[in-house]
Amino acid sequence: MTSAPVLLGDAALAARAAYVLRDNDLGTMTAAAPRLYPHMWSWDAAFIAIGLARVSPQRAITELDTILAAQWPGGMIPHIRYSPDAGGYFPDAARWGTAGVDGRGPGLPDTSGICQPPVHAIAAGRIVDAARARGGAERRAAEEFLDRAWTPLVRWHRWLAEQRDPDATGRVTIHHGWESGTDNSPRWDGPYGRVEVGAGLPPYERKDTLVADPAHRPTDTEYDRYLWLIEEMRRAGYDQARLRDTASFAVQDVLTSAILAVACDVLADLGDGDPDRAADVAELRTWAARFRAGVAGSVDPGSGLARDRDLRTGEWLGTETLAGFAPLLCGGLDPAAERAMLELLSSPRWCGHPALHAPVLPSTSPESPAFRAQQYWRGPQWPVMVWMYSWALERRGHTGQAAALRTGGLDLLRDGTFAEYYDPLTGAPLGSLNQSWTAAAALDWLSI
Ligand code: 9WN
Repeated sequence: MTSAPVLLGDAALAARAAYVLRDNDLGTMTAAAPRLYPHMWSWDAAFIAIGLARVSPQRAITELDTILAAQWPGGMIPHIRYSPDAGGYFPDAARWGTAGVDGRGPGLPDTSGICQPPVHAIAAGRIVDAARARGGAERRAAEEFLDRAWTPLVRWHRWLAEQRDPDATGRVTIHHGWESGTDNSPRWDGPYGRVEVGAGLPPYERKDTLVADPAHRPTDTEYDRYLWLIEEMRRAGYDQARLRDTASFAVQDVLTSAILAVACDVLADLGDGDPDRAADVAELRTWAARFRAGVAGSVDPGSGLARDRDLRTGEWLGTETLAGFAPLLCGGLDPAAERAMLELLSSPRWCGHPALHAPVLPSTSPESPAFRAQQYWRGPQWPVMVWMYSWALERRGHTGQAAALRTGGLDLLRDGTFAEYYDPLTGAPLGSLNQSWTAAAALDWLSI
């Protein structure tokens, strides 16, 4: 008989979360997780910095400096910055073949060749806020950081706006499910189903299934497609114009688009009032408005949810996943539509589902035929995503709903495992334990 876990109170939970981040600290970067993800991931680094800002703004700054230093000359922030001291993850740097592409000269850090959602400016804002509240040397360090991070962050957003939305639709195109951060979400089942693994896929061996339960991870068929898309990009030299025409996977991602819109808002707010930044601020405001409109314009009047769009077929993708609530991150709906979306969020289709262990957003609605309680992005609750929605709702004045997500999210974490994701029906921890961004979410929630 297994005994029930001891549930931690706030102080013990915060202390343990800080230990997790310290244990995963590799010096100037934090491993996303101790065994499964031993390198730095782009949006993980941003969320980790948000948690670190509560214990050490200086260490949070270092985290962002490290990921920004991996920025490609064209402006893209790559989805993985490899630690030279860690192995054990596949695909490794060699598989991507990114040396020399996009004008990358020798001496640059090893990286992957795709991107992830742009949470970094949001993290910069949280660091500056925390450091300004502390004052003194920490405040000065944060202002200096903002000075040096400003241009890289603007260039990153510009790259997304220009290279991934050249027709100004207000939605960012991605060429790999990994770029969405929600790898095997059923959002992508249609587009992935149309990816044909071509000739000459170099052989490979998965490493993720050696350290995590294979039943919960993406399948081998899914992995073949992931690797084939990398192969396509590598053969195209990561040339964005070529990928727009030829990549098998080209999908407008509504969640990334919403994150970009709100990240542009945050960055513009940070730059306001500085005449040297006025032109950048104006551009950021334009992008924020464009992506906000693109996200709002994707809402399906039937389901009430925002949708992705497959550019290869023109089809809207309406599977009920957490991405459907993207307008709540960035705004853009009229007040009645926003109220309706908030009601849907707490309805029995979502957070109010009677079978949920904790009343927080699952990655897929339990009412959807695509729902799988234990399979990665197909149903489990991801605390970091719950954090993102709670942060955005708080920021946008929906304090009651934000507090409900925070309380429910913390309840999920009180077993102290800091799992990557949780079974929404039982609350059982799944995937990697001691996942850095889960600990970071706890630290931020507990510092209010
Ligand atoms: C592929 C590190 C990353 C997260 C992603 C999550 C998972 C990688 C994987 O882990 O993706 O990038 O190997 O499954 O889906 O969101 O950034 O935590």
